Amino acid sequence: MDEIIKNYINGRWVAGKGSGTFKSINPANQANVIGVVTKSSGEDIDNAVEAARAAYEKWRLTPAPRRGEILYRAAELISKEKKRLGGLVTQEMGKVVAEGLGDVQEAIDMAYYMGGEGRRLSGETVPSELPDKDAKSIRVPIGVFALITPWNFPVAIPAWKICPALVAGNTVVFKPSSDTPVCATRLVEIFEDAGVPKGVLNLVHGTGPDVGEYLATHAGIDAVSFTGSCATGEHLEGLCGSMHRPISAEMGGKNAIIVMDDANLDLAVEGAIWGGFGTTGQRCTAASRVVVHQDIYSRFINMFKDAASRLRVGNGLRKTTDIGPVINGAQFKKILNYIEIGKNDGAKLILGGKPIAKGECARGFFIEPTIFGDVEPGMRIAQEEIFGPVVCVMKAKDIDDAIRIVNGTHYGLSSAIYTSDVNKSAIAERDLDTGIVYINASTIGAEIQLPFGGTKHTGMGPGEAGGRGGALDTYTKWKVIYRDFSGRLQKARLDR
Ligand code: UN1
Repeated sequence: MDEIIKNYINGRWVAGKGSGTFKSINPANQANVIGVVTKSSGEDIDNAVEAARAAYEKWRLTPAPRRGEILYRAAELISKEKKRLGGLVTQEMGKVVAEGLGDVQEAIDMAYYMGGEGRRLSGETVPSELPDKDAKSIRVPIGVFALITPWNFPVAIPAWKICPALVAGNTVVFKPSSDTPVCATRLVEIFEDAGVPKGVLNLVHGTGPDVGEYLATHAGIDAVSFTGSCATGEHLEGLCGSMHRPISAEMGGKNAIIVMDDANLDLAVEGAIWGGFGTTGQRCTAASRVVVHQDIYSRFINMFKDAASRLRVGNGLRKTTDIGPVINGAQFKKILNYIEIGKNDGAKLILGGKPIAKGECARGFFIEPTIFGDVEPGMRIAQEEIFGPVVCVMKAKDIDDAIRIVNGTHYGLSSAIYTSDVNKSAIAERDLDTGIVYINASTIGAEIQLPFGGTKHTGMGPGEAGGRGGALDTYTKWKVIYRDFSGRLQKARLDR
């Protein structure tokens, strides 16, 4: 067995003091162990936080353009390793290789984009109401960040957080998902090679309950950025709220595509396939609902079923595979359980619904692409995030009815409408209560230069990605400076 995957604390790769190790398993083949990983104890986390605190004083004073240059170097190193890292994403997480490469590309894009922020990070300079006085706002780092990331984008989402946190002058303790620790470790090695000083970026391995919560509530942490399940995120929000600790939480979605009667149906079907079954439905932006105008409902269902039945499920490393496995045994059971719930609640199973255990799928967590029709908006499968290859199709009377259905969940991440009517697209843009709205495109594929986040229970805080109004607002706080060079006491408002 290869070397144990270690923690990275204060510039050194060290074994954790937790008892034993855990394995990272290939979800396409459980016999394939991707890595054996150290477990962290409280003491390891204490050490990581202490290292990040110590490094903060120097890092925050390092000129931001210099911090940005390190991100550029990281972007170049990730680019050089794109193929290998993309393959590792597929092996450790299961998504097909083109998507593994896309995951890595998103990290490259983010590193370049945030590298550029090193020369911006701009605030405002405004006139003062008094003579011989100036006034401005500047962005300052928040301090030591706990970053907790999921397994579905094992390279991109860590990069979404690490890059803006570092360019803004924060230091970091990073706890990746225990399902994808090897990708995370490789990413941290690259940041090390790019020249991130010791203590600025620390990595601790372990599970959420063992390590994540201890880290997020640690006395030495100033702020938390979490992406993952709603249950965990809301639990952390509660804990952080009671500690007066800022948390940015990016959680679930129950995203929907509206297909109007005037839509280009071929395009809409393609979008529903890509949004619903891409990444095996394991994106927080996945299109797990499709709301179809009643006049074209039957046609849509037939076309959608036909297209989905042609999807090839298998090992994502094979070029011909469209859909890989789901991440682990727990998710596998959860998804199959939702399929049972859908059937019991009276939804019509149009396609799939079963695990696949034949041939190369025998040792992995594979589920057939599954479509439910005649789904009622209130059914559990139409309300709760399934995070698997299951799509619910619903009927709507008109645009208003469709928007009401889409908005009728307690999530609000991403939504889409297919229509050729510009007026309907404008109504959708205005009234869909989601953080991201796509017109004539699927619910997935957000670009990193704009904010990523949602309404309602999807998230809290300014969110990820983007600059102003997005990640920079998560990873900095504002400081306002008034400078009086009049040489006398001037009293704002009183001094005229
Ligand atoms: C996620 O859905 O978990 O918008 C992240 C997208 C990707 C990121 C998705 N850029 O589909």
